Amino acid sequence: MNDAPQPTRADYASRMAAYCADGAARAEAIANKGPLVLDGEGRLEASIREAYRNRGFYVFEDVVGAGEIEDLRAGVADMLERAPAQPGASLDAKGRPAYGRDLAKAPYIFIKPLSDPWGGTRELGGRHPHQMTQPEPEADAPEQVVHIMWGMCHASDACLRVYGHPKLLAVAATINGPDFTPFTDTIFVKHAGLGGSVAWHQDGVTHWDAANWDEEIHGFNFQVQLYETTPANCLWVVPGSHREGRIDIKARIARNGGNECLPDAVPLLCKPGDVTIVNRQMLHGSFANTSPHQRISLTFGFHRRASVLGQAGVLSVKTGAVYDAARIFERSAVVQVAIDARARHFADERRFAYQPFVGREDDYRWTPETVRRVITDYNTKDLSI
Ligand SMILES: O=C(O)CCC(=O)C(=O)O
Repeated sequence: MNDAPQPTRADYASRMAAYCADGAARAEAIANKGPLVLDGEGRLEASIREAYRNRGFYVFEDVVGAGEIEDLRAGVADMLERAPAQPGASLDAKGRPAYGRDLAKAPYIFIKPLSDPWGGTRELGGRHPHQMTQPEPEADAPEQVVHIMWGMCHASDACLRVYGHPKLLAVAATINGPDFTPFTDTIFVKHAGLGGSVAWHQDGVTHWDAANWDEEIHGFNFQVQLYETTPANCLWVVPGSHREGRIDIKARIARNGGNECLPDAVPLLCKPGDVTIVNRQMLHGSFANTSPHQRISLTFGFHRRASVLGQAGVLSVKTGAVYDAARIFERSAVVQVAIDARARHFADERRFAYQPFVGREDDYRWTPETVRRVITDYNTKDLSI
């Protein structure tokens, strides 16, 4: 644990300023960003695919239009407003029944403002070995703030629709194959001046020692950015680290004099509507958000089917159930219903053809029946590896 005296919010912000500026310059020099371009066969354009393969991340610019971003912001704002007034409360701050009390998986994780809930703990398999600096919140800060929200596809129609985005799904098919599978989804909420950190970590769990290990075996996450991101509030990645295998993160920070500001990391700087892709094997993390700007990132990932089939639940999916073909099909059906929900809303857009459901589309239209059968509590069937 980090027992050093913790800085004030203002001290921390000024202490981070030079690192943030240097990181932004490093990110600009790498320039791993640009529009999401598909080739004539609907696959991610080869040079972008290569840039992602080499660096382990890419920022796709301007993928989600302004109108859709407005709908997503409204969906997320509604979820935030309907959160329990404090952890465990049955009512929200307006005295209404809090959202999600009937769901199998509680949608909200709260933390103390500016804290690091996982760093230096055994949580999530102990994959965050270093606890980040936890600046002191200001005197008028709330006791607890929402840090994470789960289950965006049953919480918000706009979020369900973005899950069926044809260009993002085309990227998933290019990288993970046409029978790609979903992973999970998480909304990271970094409130202005209050948001906590996510300590340095790599996401993958199951395949580090596999004989067929390779740099993309643990899949990737997208993040749809609802607001402009800045070095002070965004996700940072160490380019190329997805190729290193399992990293001794504690030793790496020790080699940096115990300083969590890793010298080779870069911030993922985005405009609203940009979408990042990050290899789950990357060394990545984010700092306490002492800035005056919030970040909200809709995070959802995809895997190769071969990486998932036959594995058992890890991370937040600890039921012990093996991911067999039926389980994979059931969870993948969320993608197909999302495709239909999207097609109804964006009539001019070409819908994505998801190979496992070709010929079965009529059973997975977006209807009250599929919302009950496929969407509600879908995240109890997540495919974490
Ligand atoms: O967005 C963040 O701050 C953390 C994201 C993250 O750790 C992840 O996507 O695995």
